[in-house]
Amino acid sequence: MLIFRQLFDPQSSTYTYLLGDRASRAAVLIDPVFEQARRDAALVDELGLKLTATLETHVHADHVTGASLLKQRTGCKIMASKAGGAAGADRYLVQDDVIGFGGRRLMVRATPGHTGGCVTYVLDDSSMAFTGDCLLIRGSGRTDFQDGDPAAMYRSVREQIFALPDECLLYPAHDYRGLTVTSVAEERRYNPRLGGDIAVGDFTGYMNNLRLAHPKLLDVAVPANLRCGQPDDSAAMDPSADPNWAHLRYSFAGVWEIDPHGLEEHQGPLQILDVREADEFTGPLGHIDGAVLIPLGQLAARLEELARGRPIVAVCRAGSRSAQAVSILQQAGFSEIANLNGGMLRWRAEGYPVEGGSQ
Ligand SMILES: N[C@@H](CCC(=O)N[C@@H](CS)C(=O)NCC(=O)O)C(=O)O
Ligand SMILES: [Fe+2]
Repeated sequence: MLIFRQLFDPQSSTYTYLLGDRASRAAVLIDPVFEQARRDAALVDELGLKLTATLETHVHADHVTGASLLKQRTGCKIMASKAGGAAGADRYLVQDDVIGFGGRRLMVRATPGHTGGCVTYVLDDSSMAFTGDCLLIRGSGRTDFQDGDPAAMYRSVREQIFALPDECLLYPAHDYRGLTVTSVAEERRYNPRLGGDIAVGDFTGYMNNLRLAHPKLLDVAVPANLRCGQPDDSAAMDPSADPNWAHLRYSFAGVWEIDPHGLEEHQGPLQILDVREADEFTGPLGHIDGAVLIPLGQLAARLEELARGRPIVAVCRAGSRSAQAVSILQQAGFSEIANLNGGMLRWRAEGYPVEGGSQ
């Protein structure tokens, strides 16, 4: 059984794919994005997966890969095509290479055209393929830089991708209209650049007249991706870029969280902000010693009651209203804030002390 997630980076319209083996929990990420590395690591964690590798479909021109950051966070291997020429990968891939993750495998097909080193990853049962920027949904990647070559792309699509079974689902590295998936049969029939009876000369003529502006990040992205996304200034690699005032975890929902244990252990100045209603604060669940009560609905108007220099942990009954409080505080410019995971319910269930409340 496969665990599968399609993730999106809105800045660059890039899709990242998480594939995991349900039995062994081994997982790979195809085309992670630098700015989303924390999000992707959180999802891997929440799904109980172990990231074994990041896979690049090509040296991207429009965003920086998250490969190096994910390797740093998780210890995974970086894999990229040999023909792509990027330094710093742990494994270089060529045609017909097999990448195992637990009981599942991805097969490598060389599909040059968008860049000289583009590859497509095909799942073991040919039910899905990840085409990078070779075949896009009813489109194709551009062919005007990085050894781009329309005739090579035509061959890649016709001989490698269209040779897959009709029902094979195709997942591209980008879509600029919000489309998410297609299939071999559909693209063979309806792709306006490469489908039907279109010949190589038709495609070359089409591509050589696209006249697209260069990607905005081209000059930053290509050199960084030729190092597999390793930032060139060491400050950016510093793990202290993550908040370090307590042992926090970033959730896939996008909130920094602290566990009851982490809060109990915390030494040093701290404000506990309880955002429940007054009757809940004094009700059966009780409250944490020293907590300040500001009900969520009043928080935006009462921010001056909170000290700016001390970290804040937001608390509510189950952890949802307090997550909203974290977001309100973030927008108001507070920086050291975390949500108490599970709220008072988890705090009490784990046996931590409360003021008031019933036994
Ligand atoms: N406006 C985008 C352009 C992105 C772009 O050129 N994307 C490449 C893939 S790396 C492509 O092939 N685009 C096809 C298209 O825009 O039709 C940017 O500045 O990043
Ligand atoms: Fe690309």
